[in-house]
Amino acid sequence: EGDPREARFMARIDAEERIEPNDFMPEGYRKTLVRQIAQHAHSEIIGMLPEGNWITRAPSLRRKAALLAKVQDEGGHGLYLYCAAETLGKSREEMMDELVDGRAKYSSIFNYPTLTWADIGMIGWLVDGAAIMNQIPLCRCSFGPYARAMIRICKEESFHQRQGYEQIMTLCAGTPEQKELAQDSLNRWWWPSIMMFGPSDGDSVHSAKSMAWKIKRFTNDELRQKFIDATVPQAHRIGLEIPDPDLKFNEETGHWEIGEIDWEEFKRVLAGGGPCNADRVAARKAAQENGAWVRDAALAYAQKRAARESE
Ligand code: FAQ
Repeated sequence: EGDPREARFMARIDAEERIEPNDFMPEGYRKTLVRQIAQHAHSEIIGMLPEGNWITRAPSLRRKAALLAKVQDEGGHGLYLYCAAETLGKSREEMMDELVDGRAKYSSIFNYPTLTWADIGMIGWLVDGAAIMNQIPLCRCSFGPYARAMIRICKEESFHQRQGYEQIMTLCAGTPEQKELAQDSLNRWWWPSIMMFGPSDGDSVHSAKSMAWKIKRFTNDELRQKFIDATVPQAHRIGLEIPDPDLKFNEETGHWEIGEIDWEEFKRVLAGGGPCNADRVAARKAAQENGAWVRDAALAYAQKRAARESE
């Protein structure tokens, strides 16, 4: 009963073998990977916007150089990830079209605005911090091209996280106004960062399959808890307060326990109703349209060259 190739595929997964693009894979596995990798790529590309907003206003040359490099890194991550998705048979043009016409999902976190300079440090510390917590296990994902792309991405994200925390540490060691800027930013970014890990396990439709296929190695709630346990002490060390009156340390389990997550807000942002959803997609659409002449010129040049070489 069943396709014998599926049994062989599952045996390879169970034996921790990597699946490569030309290997047999069940349609569901392919679809899940295209979905996750494309969403991940879109997140990197849309994720350039909130930080890009502050490049011209960075407070020093050193901060500006680090921010420029970080935003370029995110662009690079998006490109490796689109390549990984392309190996599964989905074209980049199709993925781009889905992003600019609002059909594709990308991480909820990038629909929040960067109102102050402190938000740039906060994104590095919290958003890149959450990203690496989720992405380190993806280096062991069963699909080869995705797993390999994640290795370099994680090294870069880890640098981003450190530069973000260092920025917030600096603000916290500054004037009372600077410290207040950091606290205000943490108040706005804490809960959205917690939501980056996705719905709680009971509501996560894809987790069971993705865990069986070893695409995901931990559930959403497991990774969220690891992030909370790592981050709360970092906040306390620099004198910041987590905006959660119910936060408490459980001596028995050794874990920090948080209050209720506002899942209504999460759903609203996923449905397009976050503070910046429309702006983000519009900015991407404008970039796509304004860059059309570059793609046309590159294509015309490549065609001319190919024609000359075949003469
Ligand atoms: N936002 O059944 P599950 C970065 C969707 S880091 C929006 O649990 P799954 C670096 C989910 O897609 C951010 N949608 O799904 C950076 C699904 O919808 P669908 C990107 C979300 O896939 C830092 C539905 O809810 N990282 O970019 C979110 O098993 C700084 C049901 O959820 C990744 O993409 C959300 N937060 O688990 C860049 C990592 N959560 O497709 C710039 C790879 C869930 O059925 C600056 N992805 N949904 O319509 C993953 O690990 C997984 O896809 C999860 C979700 C964990 C995000």
